[in-house]
Amino acid sequence: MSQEDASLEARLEEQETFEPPESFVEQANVSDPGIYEEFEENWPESWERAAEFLDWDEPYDEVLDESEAPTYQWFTGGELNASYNCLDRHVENGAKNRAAIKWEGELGETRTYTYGDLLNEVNEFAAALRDLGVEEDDVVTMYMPMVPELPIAMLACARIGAPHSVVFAGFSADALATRMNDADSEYLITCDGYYRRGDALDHISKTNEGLEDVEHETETVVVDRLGDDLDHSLSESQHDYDELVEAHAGETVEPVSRDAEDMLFLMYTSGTTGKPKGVKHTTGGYLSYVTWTSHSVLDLEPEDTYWCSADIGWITGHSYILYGPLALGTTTVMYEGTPDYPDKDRFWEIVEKNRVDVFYTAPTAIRAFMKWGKEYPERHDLSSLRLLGTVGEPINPRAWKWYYKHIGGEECPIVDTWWQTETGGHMITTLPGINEMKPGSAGPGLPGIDVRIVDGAGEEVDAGEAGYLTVQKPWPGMLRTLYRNDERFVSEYWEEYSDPEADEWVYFPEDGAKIDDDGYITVLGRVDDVLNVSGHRLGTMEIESAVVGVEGIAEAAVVGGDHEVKGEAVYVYAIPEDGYGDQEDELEERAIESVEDSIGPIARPEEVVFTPELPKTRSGKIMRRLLEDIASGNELGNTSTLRNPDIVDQIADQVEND
Ligand code: 6R9
Repeated sequence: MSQEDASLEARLEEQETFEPPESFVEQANVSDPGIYEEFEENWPESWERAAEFLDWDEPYDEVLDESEAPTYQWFTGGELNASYNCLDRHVENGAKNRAAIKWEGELGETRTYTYGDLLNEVNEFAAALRDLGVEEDDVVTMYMPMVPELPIAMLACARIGAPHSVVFAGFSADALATRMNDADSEYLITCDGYYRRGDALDHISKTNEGLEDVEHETETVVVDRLGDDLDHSLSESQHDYDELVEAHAGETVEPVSRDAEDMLFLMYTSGTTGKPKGVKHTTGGYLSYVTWTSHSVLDLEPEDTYWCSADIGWITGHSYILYGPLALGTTTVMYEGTPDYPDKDRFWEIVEKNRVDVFYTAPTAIRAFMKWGKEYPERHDLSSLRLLGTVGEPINPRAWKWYYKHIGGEECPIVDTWWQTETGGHMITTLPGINEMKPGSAGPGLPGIDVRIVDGAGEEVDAGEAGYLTVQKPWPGMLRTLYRNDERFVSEYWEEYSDPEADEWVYFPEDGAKIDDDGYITVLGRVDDVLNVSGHRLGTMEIESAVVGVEGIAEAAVVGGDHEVKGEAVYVYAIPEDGYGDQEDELEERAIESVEDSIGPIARPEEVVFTPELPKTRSGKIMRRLLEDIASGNELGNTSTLRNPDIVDQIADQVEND
């Protein structure tokens, strides 16, 4: 490193706040700080601003109906169609030839769909779905990797008013079956396979395995991604995607007018119990919210080329690869593969080639880039970038500064966006044309979003003190319920801090946080038994039940330990059953296999530690905090309140020796 470089690096290391560059502010979609006050004074009518981004078939009567709180209803009486808003209206407004999706295959092939092309294909597939028997309100499941047919299928469902439920392709066959059964979903769109680091992966066998456990008949559509690279046959209830589309070539389907409160999609996410939660999002509120935040936070314009490197199988992909950007008429980039194939500069090659204006990724990816070194981004011209974003987990200041310098060239603001599957869209972040940035702190709540940090009794804590994050007013993008489980919806999110008798409702996202004197919030992480591995939410209970399902394992505790790249990694502490003590290697292998089978490779344990006992309190609760400290290599606190304090040292010794 040259001397000049070293002193620049040192300056950056110390700098605590960063102003958005003037060149950015001048062109920003939102740059008037008065917007915060405007929302506050004019609440909830201020939310009309979000609804105005959409074309409504029928205008709404009321912005917010609180009569069924905490099941709030937004833009009631309004009618609209999401696929019309993402496609037809742009084509009608002269954007037929603008690129809607630019797809980059892992092996280097590319496909561009203009808004006109995308509308045609969505129409044809919507006609095919109708022909298969899909009716309004039928839940259609998608179990697909990052191929263009995934967003096409989602928009086709939206067009005919059939809610989609996308299951991440990396999830296991079991996970697919559980979700299809929970939603009584009789239609599945899947893929024969996909490429990972050049290898053809079989996905259809995993699909078929899952279908065996689905409790009802299913019509399945299979996209042929691998061609001759994978031989497979289709059963009678399985249809080839291309044949279906060809059979409906040139057909159009009138977009169905949906009530604002009609379900647009379901998305399953991990919770504290073993059973995943089906988060329900609606057509009017969700679409308004993601479009508004794509405009104000991601600063997207129709002329932009924008890339979010998430997978569409997660909420980030739903809101900010598909719905928000397309509702604004932007060009959205979709990449099929991994960041290090064929080499560790793949992302920067994609940015350079497509002249990407706005780039959105996860801290876990940034930590990997940092580890690989700045020479990879330096190989490419990244000057097209205007704004950077992160999502999914807290970003440490070092990674933030690396991203700022080596990707943004110190000229792009960074938005660190805190939000959840349940919130639908961004909640806490700076507005890039207004606020200064503080690395490590997401920023204030967005205009109209009333976030407060409270203690266990619900009282606001002082600046600098750790507490619980709460949201004290509803917002249009919020989940409406957990599918077919209104009770759990209330108990999961609204019980902790609300006062039902006074009809006062407080949303609890189950994250810890602190706030500074300027109202900037630093999110500290989950306070429930949910892990955040590489930005993905995994329930410890789901993993534990997979581990104790293994013959020879009596009891297990799953915790998260610090990990340089993943942020958090899965650690399993397990007690072998009597007589299995000498088979630890086989047990470990089987435990790992069982976790991969019941959830997927993303939940693969970093390590399985066998121990004769787990550390427990006198009342018999497993002391997870201690196990977390052992896994992270932290100093261990006081263990004297344990029923079995000696076991802690034993386990710690064992982990060190492994
Ligand atoms: C969008 C998404 C939600 C959980 C959330 C929190 C963590 C997300 C964050 C963040 C700190 C950020 N999280 N963004 N923590 N800073 N900018 O990730 O949704 O998969 O439902 O996860 O992720 O713990 O509660 P989801």
